[in-house]
Order: sequence, then C-alpha cells, then structure tokens
Amino acid sequence: MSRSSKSAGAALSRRQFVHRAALAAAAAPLLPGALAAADDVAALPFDNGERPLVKYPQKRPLIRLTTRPPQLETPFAVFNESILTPNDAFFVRYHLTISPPPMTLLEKFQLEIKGNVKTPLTLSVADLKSRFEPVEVVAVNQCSGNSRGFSEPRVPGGQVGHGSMGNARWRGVRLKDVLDQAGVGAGAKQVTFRGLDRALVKGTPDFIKALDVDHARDGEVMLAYEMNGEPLPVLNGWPLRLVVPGHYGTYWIKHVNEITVIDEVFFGFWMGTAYRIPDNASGCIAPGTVPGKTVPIMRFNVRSFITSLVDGSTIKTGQPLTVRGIAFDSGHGISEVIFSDDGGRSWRRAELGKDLGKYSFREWTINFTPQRAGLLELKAKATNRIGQSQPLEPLWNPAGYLRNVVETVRVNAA
Ligand SMILES: Nc1nc2c(c(=O)[nH]1)N[C@H]1C(S)=C(S)[C@@H](COP(=O)(O)O)O[C@H]1N2
Ligand SMILES: [Mo]
Repeated sequence: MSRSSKSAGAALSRRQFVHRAALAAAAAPLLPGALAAADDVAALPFDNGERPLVKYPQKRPLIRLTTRPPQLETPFAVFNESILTPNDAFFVRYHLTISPPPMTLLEKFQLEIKGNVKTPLTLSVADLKSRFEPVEVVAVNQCSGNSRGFSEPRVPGGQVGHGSMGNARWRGVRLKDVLDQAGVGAGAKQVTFRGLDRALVKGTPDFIKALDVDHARDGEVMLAYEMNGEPLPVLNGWPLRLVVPGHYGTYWIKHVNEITVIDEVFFGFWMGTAYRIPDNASGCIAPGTVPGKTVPIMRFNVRSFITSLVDGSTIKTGQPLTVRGIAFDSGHGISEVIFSDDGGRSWRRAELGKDLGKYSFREWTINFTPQRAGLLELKAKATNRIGQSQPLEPLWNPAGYLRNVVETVRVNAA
C-alpha cells in the first residue's frame, strides 16, 4: 500500500515540511545535504503497522520505525530483487540516541585491543588492511526481534515486520588474527565489544556485547570494513563492524573501536538483562507466561520466505508460474525447502538455487499452476543439514524473539 503525493503539485503539506526539516536537522551531523523525505507510507500486516518510508543518507526510502535512534526496516519486496541485499536497502538498527556517532569521531577512527592481552594494540582501518589477511563471507544479519510485530499475544519492543534482516558479502579480517597478534592472556573467558555510539541520557548502559573467547577466536568472526564490495554504509557501521556469522545482529557491533579481553563472564545490561531467551531447546514458552532461567540469545533458527508473491495478490488460474523465495539457518546450510499450495495439506520439494555459502540466504524456486479459482494458502518450509526445521504453529517468548513459524502467503486464483 502506498500513498503518493507526487500528483499533489509542488506545494509541500505542512506535515511533510515539518517532517523534512526535522529529518534534515537530525541527519546534519552525518552527511549534510544528502537527504530527501519520502512521500510514501508502508503498511505492515498487523495492527498499527503503518510506517513512513523515509530516505536517509546512502539509503533508498526504508520503513522507519524510530528516528532517535534510527531504526529502518527493509521493504520486503527487496528480498525478491536479489539474494544479496543491496547496501542502500539494508536495514538499520541502533539502541542509543547518539547513533550513528558524529562524523568527526568516525573520521579519527582507531580500534583498540586491550584487557588481558600480552600486547595492547591500536589499529586504523588501513593497518587492518595492510597487516592482516583479507577474508570474505556471505552472511545473513538478522535482528533478534525480526518479525516481532506478528507476536500473538503482542509483546513490547520494536514492532517490525520481516525486514529486519539482510544478506551481504562482508570483507574484512579475522578477529582471531587480530586477537592472536595482541596475544590473549591465560585465564581469558570472554571478549567484549563496544562501538562509538553513545546514549544522551546519563545512566543509560553503553551498548556492549560479549562473546566467549573460543567463539571470538573461531576464525569466522570478522572485523568487516566492506559490504557488497563497498565501504560499509555509515548507518551499517562505517568504518568497521563485527560480523558474527549465524548469530543474531545484536553481536554485530557497528563502529567497533574497543575490544577488551576479560577474565570473567560479562553481565552488562545488554548481555545480562536484555537479549535473553528462556533457557530451553526452543527458547520459547507458553504465550503470556513468564520464563524462569534465561540465557543470551545466540544462533538463528531455520527460516524461509516466499518472496515472489505478496499476501493478498491475485494470480491466474491455469497459468504456470514460478514461485521463488529464500531460506537460511545458523550456518549448517539449508538442505531442503518444501512448498505447499493448499495450506500445508500436501507438500512438494522446491529446487535450491546457487549456494553462496552456509551463512547466506539460499534461493529456492518451484513451478506451480493454480488448478482452480479461489483463495490459496501458500507455504514454504525449510530444513537444514542437521535436520532442524520450522514449526507450523508460531512459538512465543516475552521479547518477541526467534520467530520462525512456517509463514503463509494468501493469494487469490482468478
Ligand atoms: N554500535 C552499535 N552496534 C550495533 C547496535 C547498536 O545499537 N550500536 N545494534 C545491534 C543490533 S541489535 C543489530 S540487529 C544490528 C543491526 O545491524 P544493521 O544496523 O547494520 O542492520 O546492529 C548491532 N550492532
Ligand atoms: Mo537487533
């Protein structure tokens, strides 16, 4: 659904004017002048799902959830455009008010490695590029709360649709190589990560996340300076971010400039209180109940989406069509996607597309001819190489994390 004011003549409505002026002011420290307000509205398919589509610097119009900090969702149609999510369409999520950090800070960027290390290091991005071996990975970044708006009963937190995820080719250096150059000390337990963004209100905990030392040194966790062959967009962490393949976006610290090796388990707010899930196999509990023990959210579960057909659209009876979509998991790799055109009563196997690596979106397609007129419920269900799959009924937890129910796209055959 979109509302265009292009036909409304040259005059801006007062609302639009105020909107543009406020945005221009908010973005001025970032990239002056590169801003235009959008005229469109996106309607996410749940109550109170109407959001403005707004253009930020280096971005096409995206679905805006909040302004301070900026939280922007990718319009779902983008996932049918290409398997790699274009940088200008990639979602944006921040927690702290002074986000992204001011350009003046970013231009003087230096990464510090400190704590329990033999040789503390201070490195520029140029140092990282010249002193360490470059590596690449195609990997999905997905917010823990992606699809939270569909939670039933509804839960507090950003009411986002399915657009808080994206798949990109990341280039950078192995975190392991950098940690090894500093020399992790004996007794080290975890590594903490902090970026340059800050809160405005005193007392707000800094956004600091931690990984176990073994995870940080697994050779896959990356300090990335490029995304899809370009420097990172400012809003996605320029000039350097952490990439933690297969793990929720909360660990993918942007503008990361402080890496500290510690001898204990870190219990700061964003590890010890927020981003936690019930401590059981599914991370979910009976809707509306309160969890007992919780643990930090870590790895993605299996998800799949139909991308080529939009809920509520009309297709032609008797006319063959190719249905297309994407699937991904935490890095075991997708082994099978099955498709149903009758609400899950019968399933057929879809064909998997090119394999861009075990952390990437995997494309799938299936040919399908609607045989009779009427409402059709289309579903896709993926399984990974270790047999993990998706539930047919949604699971629930109080933070609205981990949604991976088999989604349904309803189309009308006419
Ligand atoms: N510095 C910083 N890094 C951050 C965050 C943040 O608030 N500040 N949010 C995290 C969360 S919760 C997510 S989902 C991802 C989103 O990455 P993106 O904005 O590049 O899409 O960034 C992560 N890295
Ligand atoms: Mo997130």
